[in-house]
Amino acid sequence: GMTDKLLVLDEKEVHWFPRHISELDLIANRTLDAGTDLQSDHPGFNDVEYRNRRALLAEQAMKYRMGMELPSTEYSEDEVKTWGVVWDKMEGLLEKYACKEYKKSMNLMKKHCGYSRHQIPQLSTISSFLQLQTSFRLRPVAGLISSRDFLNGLAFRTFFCTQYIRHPSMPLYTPEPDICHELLGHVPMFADRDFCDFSQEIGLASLGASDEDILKLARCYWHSVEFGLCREDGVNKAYGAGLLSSFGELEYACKPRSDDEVPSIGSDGHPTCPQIKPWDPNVAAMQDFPITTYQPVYFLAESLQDAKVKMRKYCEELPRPFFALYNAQMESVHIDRPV
Ligand code: H4B
Repeated sequence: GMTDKLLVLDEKEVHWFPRHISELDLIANRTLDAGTDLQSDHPGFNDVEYRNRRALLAEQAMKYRMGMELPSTEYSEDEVKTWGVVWDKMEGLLEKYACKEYKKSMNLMKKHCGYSRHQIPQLSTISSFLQLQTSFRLRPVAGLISSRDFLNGLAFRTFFCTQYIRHPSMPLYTPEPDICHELLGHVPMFADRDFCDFSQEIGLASLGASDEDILKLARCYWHSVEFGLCREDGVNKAYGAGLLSSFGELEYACKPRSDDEVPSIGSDGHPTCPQIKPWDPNVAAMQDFPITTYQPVYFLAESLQDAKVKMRKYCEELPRPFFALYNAQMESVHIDRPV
């Protein structure tokens, strides 16, 4: 299809990319195999009812097109129960370890978006609120999509958001993004301007980028939007969604320790503490990471603004035969030369 084509510029090949926000329709449904088919080690693999529920929500997400009202979902009592378990486990930890921007936004979400332990808020409510606040929006997605497609969405201030919930047998574990991770981890951060600009910066750099640069940007995304730490009055706080939605890892990453403590292997076979490096996209871009265990390395920014400024500089230096600028009014990307 046309989205797999390469454009040629200065004898360099440039990967196709969306120019208008409506063209996200062309990439939103390209879920990876692992994104919709549960793997044999998934907690819900043998649960027919769970699999049917997942299939229904995937189908609903796939039907979405730009301009439609976001699909609402009636969650079952069991699903709300799982949400409540995660909520109760996270609430106290977030108070202690989440960055100030997150806590401020979380209060807004409680006030305006129906955030509470008793119900799972609807994407439409959240997306309308975010659009007023930061002009970021949510768009439903059936499951995992490629790094390129996912990052391209951020260029249009759009976050691809899952709606299904993790399996009830393991409420504190999910091998993939789910509604708890999206709504408790990501969404409050998207009510912060600096953070939105930071995310869009990575997105704009991903448009037409080489596969090699996509990999670098995906690593930067992972070490910031998913697992980033920032300094606050001399203390390490979390702004990454993977931490903000993870009972266990949030405390592991943020708990106070002496400056000279170095990681060693504890009696349980796991490192006693992570390694913390100053946020530098040049370093983060080369740092591999595991996806099913705690991170061995976290990157610490001075502030969200510091994270953004360094990311912008890094993106400006990536080799690309054009500049991509976002025109918010047109909801489209403008290129400084014909591609
Ligand atoms: N796809 C979906 N649906 N949700 C996500 O959070 C991500 C995704 N994360 N694809 C992406 C990949 C990141 O892990 C980076 C950009 O690779």
